[in-house]
Amino acid sequence: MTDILAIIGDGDEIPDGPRPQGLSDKALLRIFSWLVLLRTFDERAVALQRQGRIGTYPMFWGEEATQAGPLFACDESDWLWPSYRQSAIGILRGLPASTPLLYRRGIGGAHGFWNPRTYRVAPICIPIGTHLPHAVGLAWAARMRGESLASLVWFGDGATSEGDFHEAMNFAAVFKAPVIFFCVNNQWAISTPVSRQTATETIAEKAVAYGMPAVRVDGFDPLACWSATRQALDRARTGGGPFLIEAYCYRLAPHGTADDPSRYRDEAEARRWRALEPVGRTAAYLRRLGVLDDEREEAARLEASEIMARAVEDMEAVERPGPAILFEPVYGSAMPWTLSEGLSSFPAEWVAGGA
Ligand SMILES: Cc1ncc(C[n+]2csc(CCOP(=O)(O)OP(=O)(O)O)c2C)c(N)n1
Ligand SMILES: [Mg+2]
Repeated sequence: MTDILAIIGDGDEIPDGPRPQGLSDKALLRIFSWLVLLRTFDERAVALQRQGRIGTYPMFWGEEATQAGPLFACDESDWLWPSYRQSAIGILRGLPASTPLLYRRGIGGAHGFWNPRTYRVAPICIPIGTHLPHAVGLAWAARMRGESLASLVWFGDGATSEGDFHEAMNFAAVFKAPVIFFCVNNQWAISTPVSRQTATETIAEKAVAYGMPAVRVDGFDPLACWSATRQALDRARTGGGPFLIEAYCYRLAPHGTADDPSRYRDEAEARRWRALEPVGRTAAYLRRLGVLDDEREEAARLEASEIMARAVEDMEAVERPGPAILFEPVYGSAMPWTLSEGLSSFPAEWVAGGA
């Protein structure tokens, strides 16, 4: 299980594999435009955090292929279960890009930050691995109701040390729940290397113990991620049960905007992995295929820039709530006097919002 499925070569020593069946030129360009949009979102979000316009942000730089690839294999009816590392995934399903930015400003609405039913995108999960049993439960319920949908759930290498991972894998396999367990093995859980996370050589091999198939793919290759997910979904939809995909890659960036990886790892190693990052690598591959040219690449970049410029404007047009938002949704009109009194001692402009 140590083999790694890859389709896109490095344009040098690693040759390209055969072009995957079932992906037209248009489809390939769409996947590329998704990669570019995700990259643009990520870069803008880091800049916004640095400028103090949004809060702490866990960037996904280099992990775009693990998001665009599997999502492209899904149907609209499938449910997506992001961790904090896939916080912008909804924008590929029609969620306004301002919404995940507003999440980083702590501003939501009646349904949280978005209504999960509208986009079939579950809320972003911050506690490690707790969304895995939820993804299984929803998929199992759908199976019992005869609905043809699957859950695609993302999590990291670190999450495989959580009980939730093992419980979800076991339950899904026993009850043949249509779930794609998509593990982004970026080899780091903040400062913990994957070698301190597990004694197995791969994450994929853990599936054997649960009676579930698994595959290891190049996590910097959107087409390998797509192909594995496609195969897993076909199986899940015909009652075959769950599948584990290990997307092997490397966390090219810090864990988040509050992290300094030079304190715990050799950054020269990260620089070596950068040569395989997915956006430039996919662009080069599509040019080798004759599918992408300067004009099309420029168009994808321009479209992404425009989407993000609008998103930033829309985000900043929403008035920031004051501190009362911490209490009002909980207590409604029955706010304890201690809190009302405490709030009234805040400067007026804080309470009214804006600060
Ligand atoms: C239950 C729980 N324990 C600890 C944390 C603190 N924490 C936040 S991110 C993280 C690392 C997770 O690493 P991994 O699963 O590999 O995902 P990655 O950050 O690499 O995407 C930890 C331990 C948490 N959010 N939830
Ligand atoms: Mg990790």
